Amino acid sequence: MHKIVYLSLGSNVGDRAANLNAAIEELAELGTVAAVSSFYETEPVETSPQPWFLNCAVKLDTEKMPRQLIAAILNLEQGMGRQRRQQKAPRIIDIDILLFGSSVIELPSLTIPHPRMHERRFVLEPLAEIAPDARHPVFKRTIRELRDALPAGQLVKKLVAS
Ligand code: PH2
Ligand code: MG
Repeated sequence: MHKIVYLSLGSNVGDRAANLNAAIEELAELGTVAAVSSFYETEPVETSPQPWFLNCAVKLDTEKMPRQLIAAILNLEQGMGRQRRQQKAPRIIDIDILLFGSSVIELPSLTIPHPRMHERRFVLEPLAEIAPDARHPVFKRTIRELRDALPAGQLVKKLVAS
């Protein structure tokens, strides 16, 4: 049974675009990468002062089950050299599962939809580019509606393809 999964990718250490591209290439081993948003330069949210992020959203068509997918993602992050010493420290790569089909999942180590996605412009702006009409299964709002309802603030700038 294949499922459509939406992911948020972020990097704010090293060559951020190369890090996102490397992660996207590795995600292709976990399913079919069906869409990738533009890359967005984004102001750090809820963190200590740290460099701006590059964020994007990815649509993955996968046969994996949620727990298998999160395990594979953690493995991918580690393989790219991510260290988890401190929460919300600057990172080479961070990959979050936003939506998993229309599933609602609450496990100790995994909550889907991502519990803060609806309040984050760095998530919703890229996601609205590739999935404006996808529906949040808890709030029953589309991604476009959630994005349009965000309060002002949280700077995000779409990078023009070079
Ligand atoms: N990730 C966080 C916390 N804050 N801010 C931006 N702009 N982009 C992120 O990817 C990000 C963040 C926790 O994972
Ligand atoms: Mg994150």
